This record gives sequence, structure tokens and C-alpha cells, in this order.
Amino acid sequence: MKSIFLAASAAIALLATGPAGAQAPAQPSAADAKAFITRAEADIATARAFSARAAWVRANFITEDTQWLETKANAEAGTLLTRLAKEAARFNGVALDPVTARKLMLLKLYVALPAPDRPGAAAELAGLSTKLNSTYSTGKFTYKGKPLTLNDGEDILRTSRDPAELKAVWEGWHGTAPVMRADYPKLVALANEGARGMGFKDAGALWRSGYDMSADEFTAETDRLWTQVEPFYRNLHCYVRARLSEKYGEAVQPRKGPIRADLLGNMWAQEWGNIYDVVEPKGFAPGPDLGKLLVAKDYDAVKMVKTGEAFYSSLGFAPLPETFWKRSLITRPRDREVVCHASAWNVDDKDDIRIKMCTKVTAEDFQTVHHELGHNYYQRAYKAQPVLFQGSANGGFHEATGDFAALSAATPTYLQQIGLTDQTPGADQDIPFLLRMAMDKIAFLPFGLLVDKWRWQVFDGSVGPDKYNDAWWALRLKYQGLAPPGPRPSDAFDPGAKYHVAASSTYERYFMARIYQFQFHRAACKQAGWKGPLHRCSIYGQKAVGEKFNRMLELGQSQPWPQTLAVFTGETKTDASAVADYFKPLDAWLTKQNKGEACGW
Ligand code: X8Z
Ligand code: ZN
Repeated sequence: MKSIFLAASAAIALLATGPAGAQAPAQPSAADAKAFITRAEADIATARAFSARAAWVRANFITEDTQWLETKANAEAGTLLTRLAKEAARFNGVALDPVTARKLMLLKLYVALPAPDRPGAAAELAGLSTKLNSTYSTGKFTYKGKPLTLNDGEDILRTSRDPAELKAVWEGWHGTAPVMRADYPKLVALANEGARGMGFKDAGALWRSGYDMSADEFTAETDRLWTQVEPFYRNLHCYVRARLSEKYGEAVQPRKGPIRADLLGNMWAQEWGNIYDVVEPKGFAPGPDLGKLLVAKDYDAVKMVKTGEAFYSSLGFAPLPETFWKRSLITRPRDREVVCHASAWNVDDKDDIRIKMCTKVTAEDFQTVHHELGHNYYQRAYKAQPVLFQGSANGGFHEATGDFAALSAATPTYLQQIGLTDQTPGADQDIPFLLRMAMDKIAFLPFGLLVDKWRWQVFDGSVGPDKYNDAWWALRLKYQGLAPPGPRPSDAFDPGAKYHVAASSTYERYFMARIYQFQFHRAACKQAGWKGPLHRCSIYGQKAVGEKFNRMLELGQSQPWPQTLAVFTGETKTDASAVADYFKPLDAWLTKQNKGEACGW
């Protein structure tokens, strides 16, 4: 978590190294560039030391005053970054060593919302950003006469199977977003102005430039990857829609057309594992139900995190520091407003790693704990890198690291090893297990893609404020095959009901991460000598694998990501074939189940 800083990396295509031949005498030298970078890294570290703490305090204690402090810190950091990016432009055309060239390029990508270069603009942008995030995080809606938080609403969506209740709660939460509608275009205009000042077409192009390729190439890359996985998603959609229709009837969920977005167990229908009970296949031995087992074995939030830590320790990662346990926020406090959306922090860019999440004892949060800890271990691994190389190889790597661990931690074999179940998993449990995993991993893919498809359109101006909501639902329909539970009011701002939109946190990285984590898993299992099907592989206890994985993490963003990927996997491309390998038996099974269904929407 880098507060307003863009957690990401590099675009080699943007490198400002032209031919050195025709240099005017007044041109700065390569040594000047190096000296500039040394100063810039020191200045950024000083700004971060302040802004990270201001951000931590605001996120743990949302008041007028902490919002004021965070805004001030981010305004100063934003002003600094804008000045540095402007100064860096002096070195355009200077022949530079690759390290300095890369750092200059990364400097421009450092903030997700770059401030325009004029008085007051950085403060205005920082103020909007803090306000939107705080509005989202403190949002409440009334249901049955009681004020509910997002967490309360999520509990109902996860557990209720009453379509009227689901609709009311879904609409209730989405009703908290219209108050953000007026501020959002202001934030977009300011961030665009800042991005243009740095030479990008708009802020969306800046976000797409963190993948060692041009922004346009990245768009094409995401489309290519989506094409690889789309048939699988459509297969799953078809199967789930049929089961929902059987459960709720044609009137609630027709057997044709889009799925109602409030029926999938998650506020954004991004992961569907919570309604596994509705789609559970008949005629198989049921696998372990992780959520129930955690409750039955008396797990609490801290025990969930300790269990996550133990998984990483088994791979050879050093234990979390004492300060992690003292300073992290692990459950929702009763007496103050906090940002409950889970995050992982390195507050001093050394050892002060922490998580902040309102943990519940559920299968979903078991996964999230591993996810967040993955960020912390990554942060700790690259702490020895210079400031501008402290980041993941690309945004997808940061998000994939913990999920990669969780792929092993989800296996029935592992759950048995740590005493959560005494069932011995057999091959007759493969389909139920894979279906459960697909409900999260495959279901997420179109959502992972569309959140930023929406923002790219908003930033490039092709979708104006009057079209925000329609464009959102056009993408929800096109990619996810979803529809809202009823007509949306004219003031609706449904994208703002998702944390990352309100918080201006980039999203394409989660889409990429859903692919990288399977590449990591496939490579890790091979290193461990695993010969069986990928979905049954667990790398728990494999120290050699952990050591090699950490070697990749330690590189931070010091080199283009394909080289870094190769360190662990031997591969240099993002490749969805690992997803296909993992889920292969399920895809064939789904195709059989869907026989006779009118799939698609
Ligand atoms: O935001 C997160 C993490 C923190 S980086 C909890 N995730 C995305 C989301 O919740 O929308 C993880 C999965 C996708
Ligand atoms: Zn994350």
C-alpha cells in the first residue's frame, strides 16, 4: 500500500533514451541524471515517511482531522512528484545507463493520480481523493430500520437466500454511492491534467504504462488474455445460471439472459464462492467446507492470520516481526470509523509491515489473509532495493503473490495437514473442489477486466459523467453477463459502490494476477517434483521452492517483469494456459452439464 502512490512498475517503451549523437553542449550529462535520481530517491523517501503514517492514521481513525492530515501529506508528496517528473524531462535524449533510465521512467509512474503543475491543484486532488475514500469507507444504509455498514451488507449477501432481501440490501449499499457522483469527474479532470503534464495521453494511459509495454499494447494484451479464458467463464456462467433458476424460479432468475447481480453471494458479484451451496453438484462426495470448519475449530481472526503466517514460514520466510502483531488492525473496531477494505502496508519501507482488515472467520477471509500477507512478504523482500525499485515486477505480481500461496492453502491435503479436517481427500472430490475454486477464480476474471475498462473510458473522455452508470452496466453485461436486480435510479453511481473506484486504486492488476498466480503455481509444483493434477498440488513445506520464489520477489521492479518472471518460472510471457491446465477436468464436466442449455446472454 503506497497511499496515493501507484503500486507498480515499468514501461520500457517510455524510456527517454534517444540517440546520444547530436547533443547540444548545454545538455545535462548522464552523471547529472544519476545525481538527480539520488536526490529524488532521498526526497521521495522523506515524503513517504510522513505520508505513509498520515495515510495509516486516517485509514484507522477516520475523522475531519485525520483527513486533513492525509490530504496535506498527499498534497506535498504530489507536488514533489510533479516537480521531479518535470525536472526529469531535462534528461530526455541523454544517453543513460539502464538503471538510471529505468528509474527516470518509474518516477513518472510513481503516483496513480498525478497532480497538475499549478498552485493549489495538488491539494485539491489530494482532498478529493481522501474525501471519496472516506465517504466510501463510512457509508451506511438503512435496512429494516437499522443503519448497516458494508460489512453487514456483505454478511447478508453471503448468507441470505431470500431474493427480496438480497435485492433490498444490494440496492441499499449501491444507494450510498450517488453522493460521490459530483466529485468523481473533478478528480478525473485533475488526474488527467497531471498525467498530460507528464506526457501521457490521460491518467488511464499512465495506469496502463506499468507493464513494460506501451499503453495500447497493454490494452491489446488484456484483450488477448480475456479471449483465452472467456469460453471457460461462459461455461461457468451457463451452469450457475441454470442452478440459480432452479433454486429461485424463472420469475427471479430466468434460465436465459443475464444473471441477477445480487444472487451471487458477493456485493459486486466478483467472486461467487459464497453461493457454492446453490450450485453444489449431486452424486459426488462433498469436500471439506472451509468456512464451517474454521468456525467448528474455534478459529478467530488472529488465529486465521497466524495460520497464514505459518504457511509462509513453512516455505522458509522469516516470521512476521513483533511490531506486525502490535500495530496491525485485524478486526473491525467498535468505536471508530476505519477503512475496512483489506490492505497490507510497509510503513517505514523496512520492517514495519502491517495488515489492516476487518477479518471474519469465513473461507473468503481465509483466502484474503493469505493474500494480504503475500503483499507483506513481497514488501519485505524488496526493501533492500533502491527507493524507485521498491515495488512488484508489475502490479499483477503484487496481487498474485498471496493468491499463489492460497492456492496451496486451499487444497484438502493442506487442510488435513493442519488439522482442520480429518477427511482424506479422494479423486471423487475433484469436481466439487474445482467448481468451488472456479466460483472464485474464473468468476472473477471478467470483473477484474471491466473495472478498469470503465475507468479507461472515463479517463479518455469517451464516457462522460452523464453516461457513467450506463457505461458501467454495459460492461457488466458484456463481460460478466449480469444485470442489476431492478432499474437503476437516475442519480445512480454504481461504480462508486466499489472500493477501488472510490479509492482510485488501480484494478487491472487483479485481472493479471488471476493469471500469474496459476503460472507461479504450475512452476512451483514442477519444482517440487509434483506429478499429479495441478489442482491437488500443495507446496506447503517446500523450502527450496520458497527460496527460489523469494529470489524473484527480492528483485522488486529493478528490471522489466518478463526477466523477473523467468527467474521463478522460466517463462517470459503472461500465459493463461496455466489456468486452463488447472481447471481442465472441470471445463469438460461443465460442458457436459450444460448440454441442452441456451448458454450465453
Ligand atoms: O482489493 C483486494 C485486496 C486488497 S489488495 C483485498 N482484492 C480485490 C477486491 O477485493 O476487489 C483482492 C481480490 C480483488
Ligand atoms: Zn492485494
